[in-house]
Order: sequence, then structure tokens, then C-alpha cells
Amino acid sequence: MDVVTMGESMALFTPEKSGQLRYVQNYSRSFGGAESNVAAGLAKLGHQARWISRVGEDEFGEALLRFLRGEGVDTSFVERDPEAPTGIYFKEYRKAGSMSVQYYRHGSAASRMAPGIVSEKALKGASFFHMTGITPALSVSCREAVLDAVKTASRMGVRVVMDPNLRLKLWKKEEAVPVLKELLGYTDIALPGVDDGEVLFGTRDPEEIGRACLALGCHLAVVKTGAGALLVTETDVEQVEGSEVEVVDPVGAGDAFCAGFLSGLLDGMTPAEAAARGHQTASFVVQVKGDVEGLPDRRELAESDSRDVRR
Ligand code: KDG
Repeated sequence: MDVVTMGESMALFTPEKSGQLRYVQNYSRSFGGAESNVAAGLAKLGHQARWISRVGEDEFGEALLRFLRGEGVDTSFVERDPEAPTGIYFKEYRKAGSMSVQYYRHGSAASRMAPGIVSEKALKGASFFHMTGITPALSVSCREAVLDAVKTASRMGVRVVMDPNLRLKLWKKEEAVPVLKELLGYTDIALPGVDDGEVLFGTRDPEEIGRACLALGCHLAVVKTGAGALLVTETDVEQVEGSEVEVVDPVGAGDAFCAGFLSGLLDGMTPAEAAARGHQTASFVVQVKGDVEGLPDRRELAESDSRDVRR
């Protein structure tokens, strides 16, 4: 296995038209979840990716697993829960150029993940363990499960990658900040956005955000600024520019960036080259509606390499 990740994925309902959901009758159903989006992105680029979670013993759970397996993701460590459902979420396109999400995930199967779900067996041989700040927001047992997972990964020498992915719809800032900082303490590579940095460290300055991550124990911070990323280590600060593309649906951009970035590292690239691949991967995803459907394969990535990526 190259990368192991854990987190919740949900059935995603996208309305056929814009406006408040009360006026929408028809939706298309797909799937989304930050960590499985990363796994799907890596698998599509030819890497071995395992996603660990808990899904309901229901039709959405079944369809979600079939979808991810179809994308090439290993789901052999996913638990099924006969008593709790697979979560669902809706997108709402209310104003031009903006979108909001409505979650129906409280008490979901994934919210019942508990310590031990990411076992040594599941992590054996992995280069990276990836997690996000969404999982600890789901429940106390999920919080304990992520902490247990990062401790196990660190003990085994598996590099821990964290996207703080702060979701203030799921928990309050006061609750989130200490938990995310504790997790950053077990993290080798942090991938915060500027919005995460503002809440976590009270600054939107990418370099200050990067330095704050290093102060907590990270070895590399890749701070996503929207237009590019700033890579911060103890000895270096490096800016990597992204390419400009028309954004159809921004959800999943950070996950695609992470998939492309880890793909680059797995291919032996430098962190800056890997971040350029991260941008490239993200630029595909945002041009398609859906959290993962726009992810590129190797051929598309190679074609766009020679075209529109500024490094
Ligand atoms: O990063 C994209 C995710 O936010 C999306 O796929 C759904 O996991 C999700 C969430 O919690 O919002």
C-alpha cells in the first residue's frame, strides 16, 4: 500500500437546478468524502490507496463501496454497521458562483468509528497515513480513533499527512482548535488552507501559518493559498504557483491537490514539483461538477503537463 487514509464518505445529492433546496425535486447521486476523494485521486494516478471507514449496511453503503472499488481504492478494512446509516449530504447552489452544503451525517455509521479501526495490519508497508480535521469533528469516538491512528502510524514510521479541513458546520472553533493542534503534533506534512490558518493561528499570512505548523512539530507545511502554495520547512520557504482555470465546482480541490502532491512524492519528486502536480490535479477536479469525477488519470496529467501548468 502506498497511502492509507481514514474518514467518512457520504452519498452526495447534487440538485438539478440552482436555488433553495425547497424548490428542487430532482438530484443526481454521487459520492464524496475528503479522505476517500484523496484515495480515489491516488488510485486514478496508479498508486495503491486504501480507505478505512465505517459505512451502513444499507444501499448507499453498498453503492459507495462499489464506487470506490471501481475507482481502484482498497476498501478491505472498511467496517459495516448494521445499526447506523451511511451519511448523506446535499449541495445547494443559492447564489451565482457560490455553493453551500447541508449534511445529514449526525449518528452516521462513520461517526461510530472507534480506536483500533486503523490497525498495524492496515498500515503495514504504507508510505503515508493521511487524515483530515473532519474526522475528529464527527464524534468523541472518531476523535479518539484518529488520535489512535496517528500514534500507531508514527510508531510504525509511516509518515502522517494532515489536511486540517476545518468544518465549522460540524463543531465550534473553541472545540476544534485544540484537537487539530494536537493532531498537527503527530503530523509530518501539514496541508492547511489559509482559512484553516486564520482559525487555528489567527493569521492569513501563509509563511506564518507554515511556521506555526512547524512549531507544533510538522516537518513540512504546504500552505494552500488558492492561487498557489507556499512550502515551509525549517530551512526553506518556496512558492509554487498554480494555473488559472474556470471553476465549475470547488469542492474536492484540496483533496485533489493532496492526491497529486502525494503522487508526486511517491514518484520521487521534490516537494515543490509534487505541489505543482497537486495544483495540476486540483485544476482538473474543479472544472467538473462532483467531488471526484474530474480527477485526472496519468495520460491526462501528462498531456496537461506540456500545456498549461506554470511552475
Ligand atoms: O473536501 C471535500 C469534502 O468536503 C467533501 O467531499 C465532503 O467530506 C466531505 C465533507 O465533510 O464536507
